[in-house]
Amino acid sequence: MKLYYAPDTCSLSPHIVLRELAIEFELVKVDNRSKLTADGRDFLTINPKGYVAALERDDGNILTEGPAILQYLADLKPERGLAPRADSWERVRLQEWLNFITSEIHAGSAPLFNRVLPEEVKSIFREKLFRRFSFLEETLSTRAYLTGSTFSVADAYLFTVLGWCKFFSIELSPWPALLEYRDKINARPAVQAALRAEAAQ
Ligand SMILES: N[C@@H](CCC(=O)N[C@@H](CS)C(=O)NCC(=O)O)C(=O)O
Repeated sequence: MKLYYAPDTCSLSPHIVLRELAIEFELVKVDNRSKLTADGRDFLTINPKGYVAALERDDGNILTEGPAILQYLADLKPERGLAPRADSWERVRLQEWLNFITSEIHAGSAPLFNRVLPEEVKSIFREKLFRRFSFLEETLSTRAYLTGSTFSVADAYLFTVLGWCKFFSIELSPWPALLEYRDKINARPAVQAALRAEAAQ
């Protein structure tokens, strides 16, 4: 299995999950500007959409879109409990979280990376993001992880996108439960190993 990734991006979440599940994999770095892989291939031939993450199975099949990759990986080792069973109501709840993270937090943060967007426009997106953080704060004040008492793939994803706050000079201190949650996930050995591996390449 190969994971195509770029440092400081959403591909950190499947990277964390691969390590949480102790699945053997190869990391292939992608230059998001040149669209070249570290081994010199045109990334557009791997994912024509031109973005990470992309997961290549040993049979050559390539899967893209973070929420799909995360669920595919979790289902490879259901006994590790990173996603509820595929035919359960709890799984629907997980999908609800993954969709919230991808559309509201991940996509909601994207305008803040934009170098040409005026500050007044960015502040509209920042305020919207803060409303989502307040919703997360309420949830995480009553439970340890998004889906309940155990870590799931949704937590790997939320941790990843919360990590972008440092690029926007957003402090999480107004949302103490969210801050504590981020620090708790940051301390997981698989998370530390993924961060170290990305920094080393
Ligand atoms: N819908 C995709 C979005 C992936 C995405 O936004 N990837 C970003 C990094 S976080 C990227 O590689 N952007 C480069 C580009 O679009 O050129 C998913 O959820 O996986």
